[in-house]
Amino acid sequence: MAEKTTVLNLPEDELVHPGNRACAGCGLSIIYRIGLKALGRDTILVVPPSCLTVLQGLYPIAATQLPCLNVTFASTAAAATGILAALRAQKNTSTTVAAWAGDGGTSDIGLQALSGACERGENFIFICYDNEAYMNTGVQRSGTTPQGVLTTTTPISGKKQKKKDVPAIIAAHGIPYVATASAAYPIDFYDKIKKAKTISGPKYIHVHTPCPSGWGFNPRYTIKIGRMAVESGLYDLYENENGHFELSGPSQRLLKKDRRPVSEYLETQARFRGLSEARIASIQQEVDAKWETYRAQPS
Ligand SMILES: Cc1ncc(C[n+]2csc(CCOP(=O)(O)OP(=O)(O)O)c2C)c(N)n1
Ligand code: SF4
Ligand SMILES: [Mg+2]
Repeated sequence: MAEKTTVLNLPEDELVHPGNRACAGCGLSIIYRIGLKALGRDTILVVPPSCLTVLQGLYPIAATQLPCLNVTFASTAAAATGILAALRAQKNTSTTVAAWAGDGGTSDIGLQALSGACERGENFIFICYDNEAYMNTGVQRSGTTPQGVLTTTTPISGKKQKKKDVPAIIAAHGIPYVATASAAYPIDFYDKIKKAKTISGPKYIHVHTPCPSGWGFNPRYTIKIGRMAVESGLYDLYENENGHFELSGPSQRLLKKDRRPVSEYLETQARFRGLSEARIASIQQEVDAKWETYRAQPS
């Protein structure tokens, strides 16, 4: 049986230098450090404009030790496809190609290139870190911003539309591996990347990534707030492997124990302060209904 991953047996090799330009408490800097440990040195990264390009910085003071192609917003998956073609021409079958894009660069701009790459069956890993808005340019709403959230483009009554379910859209392409993860559960994220590396074809991992600056909370609570999103059943951790859906540990456990009220999560962040009591009650009802369908599924 494979050894269980813990913080004690993660690779010691650090592929992200300390002292990068992310804000204090940034969820992205946690998953980027852990995620690169899982990907390993034999990896080429593809990154569109986002907080990650800022975190990384520019040569010669880049925070990342791996080769990285910074590409235009819409072209992440297309650029990854080009790198794969170049590696094939070199008869290189070992190097991992991994795209890291924000929710704006995945769910809105960039979705067509990602859809095309999934449909073609490109052998890459696409990681979407979802901080639920266009953070790098000043907190504009994106396709994955939840309904009711205050952003600089939805400043009065919050976003009107619901959060776009990007993992479900990508799963509908019939690719071999789709998973969700959270920056608050970095070991689970690490294990999912390790698994994705063993699978041929497109792999998609969507990571809920708390952002103190854009969500309006004290940077010391990044992990706590990420966990509350999962423990309230609002954001679920799962794997979909060749169409087989399975809740992952922290979410699986919620089938047998009480979930936190969603209000506990919502009241931790300034971005939700426009929500009325009635709206919070209806979010709770939606979450309860979703979990009834999980419970009704054969295990
Ligand atoms: C075609 C194009 N439109 C807009 C921009 C400006 N821009 C740069 S980063 C960014 C926000 C990216 O948001 P997201 O993908 O969610 O990543 P985050 O900043 O939240 O990490 C925008 C709008 C751009 N670089 N290119
Ligand atoms: S704005 Fe948010 S995602 Fe961007 S660097 Fe700061 S904390 Fe991280
Ligand atoms: Mg974003």
